[in-house]
Amino acid sequence: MPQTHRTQVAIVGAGPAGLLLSHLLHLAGISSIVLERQTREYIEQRIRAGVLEQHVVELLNDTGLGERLGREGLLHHGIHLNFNDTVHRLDFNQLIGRSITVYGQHEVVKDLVAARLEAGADIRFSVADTAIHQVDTDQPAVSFTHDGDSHTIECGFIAGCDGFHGICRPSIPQDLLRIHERIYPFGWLGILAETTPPSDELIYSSHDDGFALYSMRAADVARLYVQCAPDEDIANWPDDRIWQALGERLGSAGGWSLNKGPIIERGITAMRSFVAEPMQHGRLFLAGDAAHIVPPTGAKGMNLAVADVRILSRALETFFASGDEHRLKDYSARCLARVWQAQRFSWWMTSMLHRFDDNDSYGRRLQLAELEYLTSSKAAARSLAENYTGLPFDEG
Ligand code: RFL
Ligand code: PHB
Repeated sequence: MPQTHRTQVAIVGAGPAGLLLSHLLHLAGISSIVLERQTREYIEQRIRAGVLEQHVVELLNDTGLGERLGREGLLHHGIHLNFNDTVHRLDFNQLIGRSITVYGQHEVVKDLVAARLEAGADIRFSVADTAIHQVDTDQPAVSFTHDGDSHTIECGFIAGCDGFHGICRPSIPQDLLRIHERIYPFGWLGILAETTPPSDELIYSSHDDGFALYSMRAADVARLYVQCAPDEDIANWPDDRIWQALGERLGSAGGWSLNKGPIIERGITAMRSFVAEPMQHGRLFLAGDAAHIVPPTGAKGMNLAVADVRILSRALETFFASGDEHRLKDYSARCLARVWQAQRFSWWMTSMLHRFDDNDSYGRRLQLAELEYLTSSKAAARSLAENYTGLPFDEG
C-alpha cells in the first residue's frame, strides 16, 4: 500500500550529519524524518573517524549528547610528529589552549541514534529506492520503498546527508554544480587491533617507505594506518606484513613499542579531496560528505559534517520561526568558507606526510624541511594546532 507522510525536513542518510541535524532540529521544535539505506546495526558498527574538534565536543555537550563522550572519550592535548628518526610533540594546550577528543565516529552515531529514538524520532532504516522530487518548488518530496511498500514524504526541505555515494548530489542538474577534485596516488590500510596503542597520543609518522598513523579507541584498542597503493588488494597484506610496516615506520626514536595483537577490523580507504559548489539547489541542502570529501590526514571529515548541520539547523530555525530566508540563502557560502579552510589543511597535511614519487628526492627534502620548520617554529606549530583542533564555527 503506498503511504504518504508529512514532515518539515526530510533527511536522507543517518550518518553523523543526518542524525545530528535531526537532533538539533528536534531541540528547536522542528520535525524531521530520517531515511537510511543500511540497518541500525550496520551504522553503529561502521568504523571510521576518531578525532573530535573541541567545538564539536562542546556542541555535543551543549545539546545533551556528552554523557558517554565525557566518560569514554580520550582528551588529548597534543600529537606527535615522527620523521627522520626524531620525534616531536606539538602541545596544543600550550600553543593555543585547546584540545581534541578521541572518540569513535560509530560511538557518536550510537549516542545520536539512542537520543533520537528516546525522543520518539522517526528514523527508517533499510530503505531502498530513495529519490527526491520537485526540489525547485516549495513542495519537495522524497520517495522510497520499505519492506516492499512505497512511501512518499511531503516536506518543506530536504537535507542531503547521504555521504559521497548518495543520491542527493547527483540529483542536482550537473550544469549547476562545480566540482573541484584531487585524487591522491595512495590509500590507507587501516586496522583496529586488540593491543595497547604505542603512545597515549596520536603519532603521525613520515617515513621514507611511506606514511603511518598510530591512533587508538581505548587503552587496549589501537587504530593503526599505513600508506598503501590506492587500488591495493588487501589480500596482499597478511598480518605479518602490516605489523612489519607499522613497526618500521614507527621506528625507535620515541622509545615506543608496538605490540602485535588480534586484528579485529581491516579496510582500505582511497584518498580524495572533493568539493561540490554550491551546497544547495532550491529546497535541497547538501551537508557533510555528500558535498565534500577530505583525505583523513587532517581528521576533518566528521567535524566538517557537524559544522555544516549546525549552520543548516540555525538557518532552518530562522526560516520556520519567521519566514526569513536569508540564512538559508547564505548556507552554501557560509559552509564553503570553512570547508575550503579544511580542504587546505587536509591537503597540506597529506602532502607533507606521505610518500609521493619514489624518485623525487627534491620533493622529499622539501617535506622534511617543512616538518623541521613546523617543529622548530612556534608560529608554524600554532598554525597546525589552530587548524587541527578546529577553526571556530560560524553560526552567524
Ligand atoms: P556518512 O557517514 O557517509 O553517512 C551517510 C549515510 O547516508 C546513507 N545513505 C543513504 N541513505 C538512504 N538512501 C540513500 N540513497 C543513501 N545513500 C547513502 C549511508 O548509508 C550513510 O549511513 O556521511 P556524513 O554523515 O556526512 O559523515 C561524514 C563522515 O562519515 C566522514 O567525513 C568521516 O568518517 C571522515 N573521516 C574522519 N573524519 C573526522 O572528522 N576525523 C577523523 O579522524 C576521520 N578519520 C575518516 C577518518 C574517514 C575514513 N574513511 C573510512 C573514509 C578515517 C577514515 C579511514
Ligand atoms: C582515527 O583515529 O581513526 C584517526 C585519527 C586521526 C586521523 C585519521 C583517523 O587523522
